[in-house]
Amino acid sequence: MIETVALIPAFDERRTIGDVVRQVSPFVAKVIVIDDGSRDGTGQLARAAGADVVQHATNQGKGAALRSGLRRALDGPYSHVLILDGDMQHVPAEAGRLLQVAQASGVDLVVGERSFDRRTMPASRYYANRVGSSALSRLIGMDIRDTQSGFRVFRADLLRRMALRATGYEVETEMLVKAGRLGARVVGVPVSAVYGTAVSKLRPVRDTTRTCLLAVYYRFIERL
Ligand SMILES: Nc1nc2c(ncn2[C@@H]2O[C@H](COP(=O)(O)OP(=O)(O)O)[C@@H](O)[C@H]2O)c(=O)[nH]1
Ligand SMILES: [Mg+2]
Repeated sequence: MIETVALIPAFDERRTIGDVVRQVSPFVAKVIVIDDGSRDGTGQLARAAGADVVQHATNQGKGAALRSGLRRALDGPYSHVLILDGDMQHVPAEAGRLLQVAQASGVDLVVGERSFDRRTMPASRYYANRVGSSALSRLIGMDIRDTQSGFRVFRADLLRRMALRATGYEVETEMLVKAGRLGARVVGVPVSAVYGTAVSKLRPVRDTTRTCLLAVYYRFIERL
């Protein structure tokens, strides 16, 4: 049996955080929400829904939040770490499938892959995701169709071997590049993409450029 802790980075997600925590709880042994300096009561709502909360006094970014959460999570007796967003863009109950695959296959990393549909997505997001995922897959030598997905299951031992530095959204990329360098075995599992009413805090040009540059840095320049 695998024993899983869920990590949810959240910045001002008052509308959704309670439901995300409650809906993912049946699948994991513990839920940790990293409240990254929210001003809207996200931390209290997460606690009320049953999560442990790691509190940042100020907003430090998704990468910084995940690293804080990992320090807490990797102290515990867990074999796997599930990561998902706090804005309900992932369907929490689909964690069950990701975890089943992690258990049955024994791989180091399961990536929840959204299927990209040109008809229902804004053009910029569609091309950024398609082109970005195929370029990054080639760079790291793993075939991943959705490299920017934040819905993933890692073996805790893989994360323990990874020195992460990202502060912002480039953390998703950094984790894949470093997993590739560590020789991780990865599989993708289809998941739903919910575009509902969530408002992204990602700034497309700035954050995408930063991620591309840092991907090259993590792959070729930085030594583990
Ligand atoms: N901790 C933390 N989480 C963040 C920050 N920015 C975004 N997030 C969380 O990361 C997840 C994805 O962010 P979002 O802005 O929706 O990005 P997108 O869905 O990739 O466009 C959500 O759960 C956010 O609350 C941040 O500065 N700090
Ligand atoms: Mg989002």
